Amino acid sequence: MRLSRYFMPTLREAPSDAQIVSHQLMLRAGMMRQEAAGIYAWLPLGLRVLKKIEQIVREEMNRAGAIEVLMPTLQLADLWRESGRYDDYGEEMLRIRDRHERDLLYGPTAEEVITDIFRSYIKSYKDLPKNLYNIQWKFRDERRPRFGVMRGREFLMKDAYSFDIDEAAARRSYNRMFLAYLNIYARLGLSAIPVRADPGPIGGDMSHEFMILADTGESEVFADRALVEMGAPGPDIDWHGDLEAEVTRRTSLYAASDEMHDPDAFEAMFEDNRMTARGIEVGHIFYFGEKYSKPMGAKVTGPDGVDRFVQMGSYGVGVSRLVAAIIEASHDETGIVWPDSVAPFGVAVVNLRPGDGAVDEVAEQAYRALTAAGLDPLLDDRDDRPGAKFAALDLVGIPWQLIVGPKGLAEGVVEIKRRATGERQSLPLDQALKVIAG
Ligand code: 5CA
Repeated sequence: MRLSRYFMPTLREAPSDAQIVSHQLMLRAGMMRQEAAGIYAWLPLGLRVLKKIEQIVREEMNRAGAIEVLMPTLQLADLWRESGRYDDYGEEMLRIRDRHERDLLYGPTAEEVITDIFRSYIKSYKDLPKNLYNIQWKFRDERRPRFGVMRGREFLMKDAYSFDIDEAAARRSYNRMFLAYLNIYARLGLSAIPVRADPGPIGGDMSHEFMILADTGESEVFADRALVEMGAPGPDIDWHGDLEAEVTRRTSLYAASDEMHDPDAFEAMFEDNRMTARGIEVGHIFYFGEKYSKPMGAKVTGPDGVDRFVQMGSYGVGVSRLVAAIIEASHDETGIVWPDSVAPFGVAVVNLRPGDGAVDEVAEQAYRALTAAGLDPLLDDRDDRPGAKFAALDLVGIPWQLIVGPKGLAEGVVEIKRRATGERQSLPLDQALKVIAG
């Protein structure tokens, strides 16, 4: 992408109502724009990051055996009347009436829709287990939308739903998601800890929230430090084998959100291990058995020929919230520091003197080589002061800068700069390209 033809409206100052650093930086970097309270338009740079996060979530869900579908944003109120949640959900639900006077709603979650799909097609234990997910916009008419996309009203969620014949099988499905989530966050450059959680309006009796530790988090977290150091299981575990030990290794350590906190158990821990911190909830998983399958009549025939209600769980990842959470976890005084895995562009080629034939030629050559290597380069070919260019590229957080200027070229070198460390090296172009390509 050539910056001279791109749309990256960076701002020198953040609007004064942006209270937390991720909100300020997303506005200054021109990633998104508020259209109404809690409702955002995604501008090109923000959209690139959002899509990269979405793709990582998708790959890890697929690896764990889940299957992607796409459900509508608008749902029939009648389905929610069947489950009994239509009246319970309250003012957070955006209710809509169509021209035929039918009651619709903008889905805040999709347990009812997926249960309706499941019951229409799946009738036998032989078709289980199944885990169906989608990555779709949700709407919750939050009382206090705030902190930009961190707590929006319209937000992008990955929601998965598991269906099993009995509780033991449902637990295996839960375990797969539990571990897949840790891998997702690790690929996003985040260290997430799973904490015991209150299931809230989704319901059920087993639930974990995944928390990114950050001072601006809305939740209080109490945990054993060892959990933070334990890290993710990695992609190579046996996804269809027994994952219980791998999960128990983590759930046996103390970790709870404030609603589930047990001060006595926490105080009984070795003092050095006790950690109290603020957390951003970037995922939430639930096991709720027959809560939806029973009122909605989603039954399967077991091996004994007897019908039973299918055992369900649901698993959410806050995809749009993650954009902000990653920035909270990774920024400095000059701007965002994207992990390579989600950076909007892998590298920026900075042409320090557009219009100078030799500089233009080397910058173009670098841009072509980086494109061919699949590194998604941005070519800064704008006619602007070098200082202004560097400030903008530092602000938007591109992981590498490859700087081409007349002075360096006279000595046969270009300069490369790593955004995260500020480290600089002067090298001939071919070597510089090798360093960036890793
Ligand atoms: N049906 C279940 C799981 S699929 C569910 O809705 N769970 S949830 O309510 O916990 O939401 C899942 C995730 O969506 C949360 O962990 C959070 O990361 C994200 N999320 C929830 N509300 C918002 C919001 N208002 N703005 C941005 N992200 C949100």
